[in-house]
Amino acid sequence: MNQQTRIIGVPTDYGANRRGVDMGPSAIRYAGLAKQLEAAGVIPTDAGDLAVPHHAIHDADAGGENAKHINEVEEVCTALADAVSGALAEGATPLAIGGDHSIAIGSMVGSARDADIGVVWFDAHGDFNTPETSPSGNVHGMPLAAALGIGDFEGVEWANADGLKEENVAIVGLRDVDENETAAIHDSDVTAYTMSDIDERGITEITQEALDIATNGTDGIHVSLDLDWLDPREAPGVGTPVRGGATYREAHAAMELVADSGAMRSLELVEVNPILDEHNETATLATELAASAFGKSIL
Ligand code: HAR
Ligand code: MN
Ligand code: MN
Ligand code: MN
Repeated sequence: MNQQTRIIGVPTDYGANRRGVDMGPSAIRYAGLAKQLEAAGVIPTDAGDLAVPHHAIHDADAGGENAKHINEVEEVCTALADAVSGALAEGATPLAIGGDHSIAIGSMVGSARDADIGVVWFDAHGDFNTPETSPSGNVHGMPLAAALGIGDFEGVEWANADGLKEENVAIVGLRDVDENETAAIHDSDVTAYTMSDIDERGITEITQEALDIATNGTDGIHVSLDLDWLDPREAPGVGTPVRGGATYREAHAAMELVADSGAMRSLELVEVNPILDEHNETATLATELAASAFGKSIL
């Protein structure tokens, strides 16, 4: 029987500093996500988009300097957590398409509801801020700290992923980390690999190590793919591009190793911003990388 995957659209930009990433789900579907998944040999169903509260007047109602739009983020993530755990309960692999990276809180909470999970986090950024440490107040810079219950997020029920431990989290591709985040990552049991680590040891070795960390003693892994992990030449359509990212081939190689692990229980594609994109190429790349993560092979 072929693996079922359930596409869950999460058209939100409440966690980001730039508008437009809420159009990501449309762009990713339009780029041919379902076809790519079929080519990978999985059977996609599309659950449509989750309801996201309307922006009345942007930032007039931001609800707190330290964690902007936190109430909206909570509402969206709570719905996503239910959708993710619901898909898993029915035997389908959830594929959340964002939306900004704040949605990862919902993905991880849902994926870890009835299981012990690990996480591999492909990103230029650490996403390890808390409301207290964040320089921007944007929640898309906080999802890992939130799910792990760090700082202000300790005991925040909607945000904590119960079945996730720090020692099963690996971040891959860092190149833009705030000072406070560096300290928090060092203080934690999370493993983080920078782009320099990839330069020195190669994408295969680093990704394999990250997968070993995430699968060690867990029931499966959540894979979080922030498109700004890639170099902006490959993925220009993101809100916070940083030079010196993963190449096209490195990204595919990493996703192919994810597929080979056989451990992926949930996936998300985030931070695609169609307004900043060129001919939908970042959205298209997202669909291709999803296919590789689900095991698409050439021969
Ligand atoms: N570290 C910065 C902040 O907290 C930037 C966060 C960047 N945005 C993302 N996340 N796309 O990966 O504001
Ligand atoms: Mn607003
Ligand atoms: Mn991110
Ligand atoms: Mn990022």
